[in-house]
Amino acid sequence: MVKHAVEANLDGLVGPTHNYAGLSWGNVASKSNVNSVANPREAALQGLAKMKQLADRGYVQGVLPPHERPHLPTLRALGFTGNDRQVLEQAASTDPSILAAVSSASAMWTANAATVSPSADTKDHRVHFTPANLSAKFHRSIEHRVTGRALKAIFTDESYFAHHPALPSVSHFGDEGAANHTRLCSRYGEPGVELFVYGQIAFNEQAPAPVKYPARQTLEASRAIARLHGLSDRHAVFAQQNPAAIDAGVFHNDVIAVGNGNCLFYHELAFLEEDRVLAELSDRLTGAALEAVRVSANEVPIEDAVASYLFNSQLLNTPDGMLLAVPGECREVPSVSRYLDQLVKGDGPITSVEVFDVKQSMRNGGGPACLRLRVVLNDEELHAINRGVILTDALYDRLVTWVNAHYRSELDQQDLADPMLLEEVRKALDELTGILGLGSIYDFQL
Ligand code: SUG
Repeated sequence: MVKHAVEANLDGLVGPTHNYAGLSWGNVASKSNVNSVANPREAALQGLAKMKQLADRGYVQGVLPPHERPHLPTLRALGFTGNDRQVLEQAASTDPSILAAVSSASAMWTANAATVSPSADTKDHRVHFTPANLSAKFHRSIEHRVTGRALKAIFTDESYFAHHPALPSVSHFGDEGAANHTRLCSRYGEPGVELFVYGQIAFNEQAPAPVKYPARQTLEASRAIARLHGLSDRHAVFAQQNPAAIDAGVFHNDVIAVGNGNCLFYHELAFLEEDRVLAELSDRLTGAALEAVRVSANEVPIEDAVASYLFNSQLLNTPDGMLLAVPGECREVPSVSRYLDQLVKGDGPITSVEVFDVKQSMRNGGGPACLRLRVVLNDEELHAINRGVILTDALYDRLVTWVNAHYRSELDQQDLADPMLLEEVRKALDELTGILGLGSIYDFQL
């Protein structure tokens, strides 16, 4: 019997060290905004406002906590010694790039936190989670342990939820989580088809690969996740991202495609073998016909897709169709704005567009879709989770007050060495785990 299920969205709460360090080669926004002064308070409030707007519309909205940054255990593992203040001083004076990397608030982009397979798709009928190793970027490779702890603290009941450790942290198994994974289905509670998109085949040097920018996800990683999650062949499709798209700045597939229900919204340059991918998806999707909404390069040149983050939108069910929740930048790029106007006038599955202001995150290459991790849950599973992270009006008010009390409104690269910042972060996060009812998840709490 098909169980009723919903898609919950867990957004990453932006951390108090949100800054622009230019850490992500291949991510155009991150590189172009390096050294700008960030406003962590505004960033966190923008993220919370997005969550609130969606919760108010009736979507199940949750919060994933930021990570402890700067991360002193990593600095110590790299040979910096002494008390916390001395460790920070040494790192800042001898290698500020390392200090910047261990200070990034990048865990906010929870589309990269993990890959999640709903119970309707898995062999043991549990929801499976694998935190992404994010091994392509040092600053992100230190996220998966705390991500795993946070997910276990929310999805605790092992009769419903299965947690795997991240894949081996080497380039052969580079895994970027749900940013390269989309699930199509007729209804959330029905078995679906999971589309895994990779940038490169690690064990075949002859296979197509980008030449300018790195491919962060490998086929080997995607296949390993499908095995771990117990997906049958019918439930998984593997597709190579077009290397030319990666070289144009599409460092994750969710910068050029998004799916929901039976709809795949994508740019014509997204996939290397577009026809095969569509044929396999159509063949394996049951209970509904695939609705492929293909955007041509004539309508939206790939550079405009990257500049606007059109595809890094959330695609959500509404009573009469689907809502595309786009970043504000989509209205600043003329080809994209025009495209959106004609999209909702047509008779396709996407029936409305709503604009969200997440500019602080966008300047590091993270749009609305980067900020959320989707977890499909049936009614029993939803009932079994730790409800402390679900956004209610009261939790929203509490988090806004918490942000206003603890976050700075300006942060630049020099500030990262300030020992007061570390103290502020730990105090704030200690309070936050209490607010969200997560117990101890940070190294400084263990
Ligand atoms: O991994 N930016 C992130 C953006 C992640 C976007 N996520 C998805 N597309 N799902 C990244 O490149 C920049 C940090 C800096 O430069 O300070 C950064 O990590």
